[in-house]
Amino acid sequence: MTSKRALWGRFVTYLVSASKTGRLQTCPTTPGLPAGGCFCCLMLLALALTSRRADAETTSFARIPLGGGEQGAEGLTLVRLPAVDASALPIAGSGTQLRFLKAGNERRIVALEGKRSGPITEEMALLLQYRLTTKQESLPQLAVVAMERDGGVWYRTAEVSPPTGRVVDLRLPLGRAFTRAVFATDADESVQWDQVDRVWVALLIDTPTEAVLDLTRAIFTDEPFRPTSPAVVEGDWQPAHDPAVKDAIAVENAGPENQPCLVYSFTMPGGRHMYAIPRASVTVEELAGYSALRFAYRAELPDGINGLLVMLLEEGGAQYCAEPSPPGSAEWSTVTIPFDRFQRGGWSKDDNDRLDLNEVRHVAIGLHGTAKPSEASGKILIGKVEFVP
Ligand SMILES: [Ca+2]
Ligand SMILES: [Ca+2]
Repeated sequence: MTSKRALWGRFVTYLVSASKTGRLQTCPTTPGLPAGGCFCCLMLLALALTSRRADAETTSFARIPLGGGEQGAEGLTLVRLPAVDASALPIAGSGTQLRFLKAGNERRIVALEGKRSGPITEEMALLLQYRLTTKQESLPQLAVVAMERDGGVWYRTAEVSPPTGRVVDLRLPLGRAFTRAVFATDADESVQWDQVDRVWVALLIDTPTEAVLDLTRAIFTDEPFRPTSPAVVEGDWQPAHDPAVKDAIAVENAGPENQPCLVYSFTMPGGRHMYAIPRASVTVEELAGYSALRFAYRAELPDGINGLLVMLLEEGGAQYCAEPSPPGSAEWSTVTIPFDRFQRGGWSKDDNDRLDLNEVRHVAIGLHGTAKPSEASGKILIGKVEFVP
């Protein structure tokens, strides 16, 4: 009888051979026979099943419906609020229809309410699918309102983009941008999702409006965001520099193909360390779903400054710098910097000592270092700045 040790030996040899050839053709315990139901083959089967189960575990995500039905949009109830004539009707097998007429010019709200049916966390997002149909040019805003047990009320809004009458899929992350309602009565400083027991999908209406909202999905999920297109940084650029630096920021049609670009000019004393780093707000949500920062630039840098200082800045102020830094370039050049090339600046502190992409609030592109000329000057032109999937 073959000893266990010998069997394991053959099994390991078999795995090595299989890994080299990429095939599992013959039985390791009975050489010459095709792979079958022996011990080793069962082991392989168990390994395969285990890894498949692990795969399944990593790809199954929470789905917490707000209402009934598979898409969580059935059976939502109309919230009775003043000055809006509204009704809610079931859409057979798929959701809830909200019809409303609002005559006055003051801001009003109309809402469908669902009850939380499972644990919701700030790492989740609410997936909505809707169709708003109206003849009005001025469109209402969509709002999600979270009602807490302790009197907390939090909301965030989203634009309804024209044309109306088309089905829109909308993903609203829960971890950012919820605003406290003025009539909230709790003491918390941010939304506490474990206290939320009711959620409204609402419309904020500012003008006289008659419209129909078909809501066909309302699901909370922790499935990560997977963007399919780049997100452009559209924030205003603001200077940040050593007091001894003189600089100017302008937008000129000097980009590739005469596109608008940012023109940052500076002069600084040489011989000592200086910094000059314009920064723009990052409003992109769920940045962790992207993989890199990409931007087009031209840069004339003074002698002694070997590259650009490119940084991602967390909300708490921690500064992460691209390493190595992109070099100066007399021609337009596009650089793509994967997020794993950003390292914490030695001068910067971070409690958890890691770049939290969803906490990034600014991107900065500038320079630092010691210029050689006593009066150093230069210019950085920045074209499109975007985060790429
Ligand atoms: Ca609360
Ligand atoms: Ca951090």
